[in-house]
Amino acid sequence: MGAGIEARVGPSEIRLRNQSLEAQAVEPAYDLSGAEILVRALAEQGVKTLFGIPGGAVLGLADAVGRYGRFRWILTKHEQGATHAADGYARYSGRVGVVLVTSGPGSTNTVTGIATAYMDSSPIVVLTGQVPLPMVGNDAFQEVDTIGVTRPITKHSFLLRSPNDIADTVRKAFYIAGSGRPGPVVIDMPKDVLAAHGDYIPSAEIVVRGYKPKIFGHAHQISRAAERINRARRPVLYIGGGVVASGASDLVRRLAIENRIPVTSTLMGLGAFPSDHPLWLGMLGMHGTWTANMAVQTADLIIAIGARFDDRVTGRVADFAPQADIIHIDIDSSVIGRNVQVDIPIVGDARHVLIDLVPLVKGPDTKEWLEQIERWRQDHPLRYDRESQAVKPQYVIEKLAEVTDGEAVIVTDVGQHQMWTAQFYRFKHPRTIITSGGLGTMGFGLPAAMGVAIAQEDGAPRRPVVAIVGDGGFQMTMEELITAVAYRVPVKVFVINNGYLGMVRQWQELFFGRRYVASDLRQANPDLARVAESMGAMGLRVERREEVQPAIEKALSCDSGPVVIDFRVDGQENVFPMVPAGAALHEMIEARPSDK
Ligand SMILES: Cc1ncc(C[n+]2csc(CCOP(=O)(O)OP(=O)(O)O)c2C)c(N)n1
Repeated sequence: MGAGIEARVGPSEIRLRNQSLEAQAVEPAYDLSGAEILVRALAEQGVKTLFGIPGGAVLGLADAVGRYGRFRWILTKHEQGATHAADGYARYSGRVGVVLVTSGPGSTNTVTGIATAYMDSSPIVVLTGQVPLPMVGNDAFQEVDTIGVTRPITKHSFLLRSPNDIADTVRKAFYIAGSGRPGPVVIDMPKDVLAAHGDYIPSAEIVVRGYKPKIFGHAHQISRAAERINRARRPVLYIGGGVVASGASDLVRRLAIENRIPVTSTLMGLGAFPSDHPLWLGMLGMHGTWTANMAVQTADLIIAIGARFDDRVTGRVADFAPQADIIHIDIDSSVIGRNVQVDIPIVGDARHVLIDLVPLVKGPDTKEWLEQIERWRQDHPLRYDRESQAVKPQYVIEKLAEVTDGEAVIVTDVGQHQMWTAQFYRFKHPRTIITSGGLGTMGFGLPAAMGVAIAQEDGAPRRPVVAIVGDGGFQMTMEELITAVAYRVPVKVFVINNGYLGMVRQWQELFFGRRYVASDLRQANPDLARVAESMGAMGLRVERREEVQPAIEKALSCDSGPVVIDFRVDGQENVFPMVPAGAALHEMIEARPSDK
């Protein structure tokens, strides 16, 4: 047995054990194993929690983590769950989430989670075990080319080659993950490198050659943008996840409110502007509001901030915002001009660009424009059958918004329930919707919600955490309920149980002659309340409208562990408005064609 940290430290270091991890990590330490160096480097970054599952290639590292004793290791049931949990942790707290898994299948199981984080610019560091360096490339047991597999879905990846490189690599990985446009970074850790010995030297500064995110916008472009805004008559602010990531929500609010510019957002931008404000148009795009979509199609100026003109947002690109000039502010120069033609590009961090831009904007005259918008809003509100005795999914979400007064963190899965949540929950604060926007990953909701709740235990602001999931997506990662029970994580899981892969059923109804191929879940749907109970969670079932509110209240008042509510909702309900694939935003369908 090699000596561990315990055996190597002198009396002064033992005293340091009672101080914070960061304080320990500023002391140099010599002749440690690679695993011990890695643990110190993580401590130096202020890491408190790791998500993952150990295995042969990382047993030495797991042991070093255990001996160090200061990290909380959340042992999930599947590596996908660990990765989504770290992602939820990162999105909510703004800190880097950390995943630790073994080689081979451990690392391939993280791939969906990494791709999800990549598409939504979420900062995570994924530590993957690897076979010993001399065996790499030999099809060794549990070997996979993790760097190769994950290269297209990471911001950067590292292969450790020597214990003396470890501390610096960890510093670079955290810096790259969390700076500029955030994203996932993989560190692949061959077993022999973790076992070999080297020194831990605390960091003086981090130098990453060739990597320099552009923070400040070009002054001339900013003044051109201000002039253009001042001349606008029908401007629309179109905001995305970049506003949330850069902490620019307060500046967006100022820009909008002081200058009376209406605001729409992507799914990822929800919460960056309060949805109870009169300038709020609702989300735009495929399931956006009538008002938001028509405003964009009629606008003479679009001010896009931290948003990338995703095809779910633009509809048919050739007809997107046909009358508008476009100002596009984004930290990632590669997204500017990629999908739509931009008149004034500004590369920079949204917050810093707005600090420079907002003082230059002098209230354009938008009186008539706002009157027009108000008429759309009156004539085309979001609708559903409010009198129905069936449990309507929209009703569940409206009630949740009412009971929580828009103050909960809502984590969604993917499908119809995700869109109803975007439409009917009243988001008030940035980082209060956590959802897989870019990749659209079913199975994201529950584990990500767990990560959000754990981030709160690590110091992020306390709010109730509600995962809203479909019965299809819930069944993809519901094993993580066991993890939530094990760590008494108080997540509330609202299953919008319609007995279908609902979003697929909706498309089949509207565009495939009601031929429901492989979308009906009803023949073998389990009793989800009993599933929850069998895992040790509280399980509730709601079948009638009048049970909705009491069940929500009961779930929210329980904070000792997870609660699942199985809402048996109307299985035929669809999400409207809807812009069909290939149509322009103004060609949206407002209600089920047969209902008209
Ligand atoms: C991992 C994964 N597989 C398949 C899909 C395609 N897909 C998108 S929505 C959807 C149906 C979701 O059904 P459910 O989870 O029950 O939610 P609902 O739409 O009924 O609210 C499917 C299969 C996906 N987005 N992710």
